Amino acid sequence: MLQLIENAKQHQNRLAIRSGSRSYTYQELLTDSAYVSQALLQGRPDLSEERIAFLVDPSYDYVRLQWGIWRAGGIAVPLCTKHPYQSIEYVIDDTQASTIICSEGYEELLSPLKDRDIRFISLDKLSAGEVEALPDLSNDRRAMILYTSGTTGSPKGVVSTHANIQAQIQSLVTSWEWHQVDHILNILPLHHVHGIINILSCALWSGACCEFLPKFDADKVFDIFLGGQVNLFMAVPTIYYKLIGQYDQYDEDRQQAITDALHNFRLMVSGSAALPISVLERWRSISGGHTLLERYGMTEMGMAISNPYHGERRPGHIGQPLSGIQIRIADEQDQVLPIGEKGEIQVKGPNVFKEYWQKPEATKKTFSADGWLKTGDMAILDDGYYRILGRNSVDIIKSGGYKISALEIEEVLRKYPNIKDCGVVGVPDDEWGEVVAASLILSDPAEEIDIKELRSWLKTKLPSYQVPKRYITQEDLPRNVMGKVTKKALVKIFEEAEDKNQ
Ligand code: MLC
Ligand code: AMP
Repeated sequence: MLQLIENAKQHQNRLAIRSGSRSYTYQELLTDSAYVSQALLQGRPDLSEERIAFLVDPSYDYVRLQWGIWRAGGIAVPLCTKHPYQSIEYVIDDTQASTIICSEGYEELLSPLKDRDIRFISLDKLSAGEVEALPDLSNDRRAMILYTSGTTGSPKGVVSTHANIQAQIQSLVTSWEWHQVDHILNILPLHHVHGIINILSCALWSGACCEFLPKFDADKVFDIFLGGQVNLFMAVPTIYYKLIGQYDQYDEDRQQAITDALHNFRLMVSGSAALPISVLERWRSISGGHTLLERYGMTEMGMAISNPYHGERRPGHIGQPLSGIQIRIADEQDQVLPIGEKGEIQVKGPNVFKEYWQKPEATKKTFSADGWLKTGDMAILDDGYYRILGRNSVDIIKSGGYKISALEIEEVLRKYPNIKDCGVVGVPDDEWGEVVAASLILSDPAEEIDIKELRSWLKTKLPSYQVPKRYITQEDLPRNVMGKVTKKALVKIFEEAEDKNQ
């Protein structure tokens, strides 16, 4: 029995989703998702964990598909709307998806898949029909695969069961006191936990309303805030930074109206990357006194540590373990360190994912021998609040809230004509947290590379947020750029270099 669906039955006449110019009740969502289930099942009793990939903008359609897949016993594989074909094909191949569903706008992009032995469903062809009994599902069934980049190899599919997802939702609903009268604006992509779990699923679990703005636009966000219905907001630090920039451009009257509207919010949360104290402080003044609640999470576990809903929210800190979740700080041998010493955050609890899809070795490596998830994030417990100190791998970049693997980008760059070698790093940046930067060694240094052309080529291979924004070409790189120390040297070079390419 899926508790999320059972909860919805208690709220049938309440508003579940606002999307486009329409609103949808929980009853409509229950009915429409059951139609999706039937269309997927085609008379079979259960999808038995078939992978169903879907590519639609954040919208009511996304939700009815997600619920329809779950209710039919399938594994939901949401695809990224910003990915080029190659990245999507990787996910389809890796999950061995049986079916792909997409809205009209993405049909052309996905058309090469039509030649394959895969069921291709256009969203507008999913019609209402007779609803027969849906399977009775146990919570330990696999529910969702989300792709995440690591320090080795290609992106890995993070498999979460329904029980994992429920635990992730429940700890947030309890800690942040979600209630059916809540109304949240969702401007995040729906192929990562921040948008899927923290916003969409927590709202629907609680009988609250989730409103979509499919593409982030700071001006439109403020218009919606001024409408007076939204009382909750969650975003990555880059978005708060962009909102502040937009706010600064308004005249005093609009600024005052926004401040008044924000003042009435119940809660505003930041996460997915470190929140700069300057952003927290500026937002406090813009919002008429709200201290952003910063929390910490990861695709493999949902949220794990959070500043308190009641009580002191300490700038520069991520807070304390969420209810039901155990945290320890450990050394490289997975030995627990004394309080106050710097080490890796390790996590245990029902929220922690099941496995990387068909990668038993990678799964094993990400857990300690005694079963703790090794996050790769370094932290200390500082006067009762955890504080992140960085990552233990220089090859993981966080930009705009997205986790990016330097190694994956390097692999693509090396395929470009005249690039002999390269080193990709994240360079600290006020707006993006880090920006992706590439240092190139040319096979023939006399033959220059046109960076504009290179960027256009990269955009066909990588999503835009992974395409390096800064470049230097040089005769030599700090030796052994794959190593920790020399990549740090490369970051310094970028920090000091005048950017000639922007
Ligand atoms: C885009 N651009 C970037 C960039 N991304 N520049 C530098 N660094 C980046 N990372 C540039 C583009 O090249 C383009 O410029 C311009 O910005 C607009 O591109 P866009 O794609 O339209 O950007 P935009 O929609 O404004 O995206 C910004 C954003 C987005 C902040 C809204 O990055 C976003 O939605 N981030 C959230 C990701 C997220 O949900 N993460 C959670 C992961 S879960 P040009 O010149 O090329 O036109 C997780 C666990 C947890 O982390 O704890 O939550
Ligand atoms: P992802 O794999 O995309 O889910 O990203 C998870 C990573 O985001 C974590 O391992 C952290 O490195 C980072 N992260 C999430 N929240 C925070 C935060 N509040 N402060 C710093 N880093 C964070």
